[in-house]
Amino acid sequence: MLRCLTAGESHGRGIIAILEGMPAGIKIDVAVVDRELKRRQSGFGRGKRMQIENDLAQLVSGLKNGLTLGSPLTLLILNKDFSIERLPKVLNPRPGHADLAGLLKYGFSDARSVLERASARSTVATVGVGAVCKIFLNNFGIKISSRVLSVGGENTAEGIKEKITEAIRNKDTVGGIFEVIARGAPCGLGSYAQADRRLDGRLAQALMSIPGIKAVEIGLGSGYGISFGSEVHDAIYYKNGKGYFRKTNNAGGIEGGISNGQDIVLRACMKPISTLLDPLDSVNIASKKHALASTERSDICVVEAAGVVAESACAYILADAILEKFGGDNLSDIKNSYQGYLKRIR
Ligand code: EPS
Repeated sequence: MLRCLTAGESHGRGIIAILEGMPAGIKIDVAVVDRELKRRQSGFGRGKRMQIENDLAQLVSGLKNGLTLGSPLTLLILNKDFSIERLPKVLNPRPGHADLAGLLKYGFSDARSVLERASARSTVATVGVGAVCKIFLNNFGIKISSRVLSVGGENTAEGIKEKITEAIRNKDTVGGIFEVIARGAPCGLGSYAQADRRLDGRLAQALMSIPGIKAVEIGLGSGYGISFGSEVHDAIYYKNGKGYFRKTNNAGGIEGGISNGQDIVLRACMKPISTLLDPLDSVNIASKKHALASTERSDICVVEAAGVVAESACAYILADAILEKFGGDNLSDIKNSYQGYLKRIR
């Protein structure tokens, strides 16, 4: 079983992740991790911070000669903008951000103490860990990708670009919907036996926990709510040599909390970033008088980057589910167990 803990503030020294439970013998190329970190930084509508940072991972524990040791892997990504002690106070909480609830919960008098950890900069850790999990999953032929489906209701490349340009011009922000697909996952990951073992629940939790995500769907998702059963359930067929197969995949690759061998298809909706350069009404927390919400350097649209983060979150869950089902301390042992299982269900 995998365990992961992350730490770090947006403008602190850096972001750290400790990943425990990866077996020994996985070849980790740090350049592959860095490539994923770069993908997270890209997309039209990113803010100036992405021009400052060049996120690179240092693997400071858990590796010898490029191979995992089975001991905890530590990833360290240093922040170039290490300015936490110099930044101004944030006194007018931003609607939509963690500012106000965080201030009240922790008893702070400056929302900077909230936003430094609440910032989506923490997703650097998600992606670093996800990259390691993707490398592990590659050994089992599992590949995860994502794509933007729409931004601000627009779904063509041109329309999306125009929508983001409009948000930039209006000092506004814009959200959207993206899809994550995991191909090559075997039938049998997760279980219906207990709520916390259901693969759909675990994936939904992982995606919903990404900053800014407000809705998650699996397969046809809310489309099920407007259909008859006969129209949407994926009929089962069998052919010698091919085994069981389906002609549709409305279930998004998961039935009864278990992967069914089809592509795992997830969609998520990201709200518009809550830092607005033309701010909404708020209240100054010192005077309790009306004020416009604080403004910070921020992004305009991060739907594409959120897709990369969601791929990573999905990779972590699938790696965990593979280890749970075929687990062992050594990659070869796990691969052998995996091959034996495939033989049985073929
Ligand atoms: C982010 C870094 C942050 C923000 C963004 C995500 O950098 P800064 O605050 O220095 O500009 O760009 O965080 C948010 C939008 C947020 O609401 O917290 C990153 O590395 O992804």
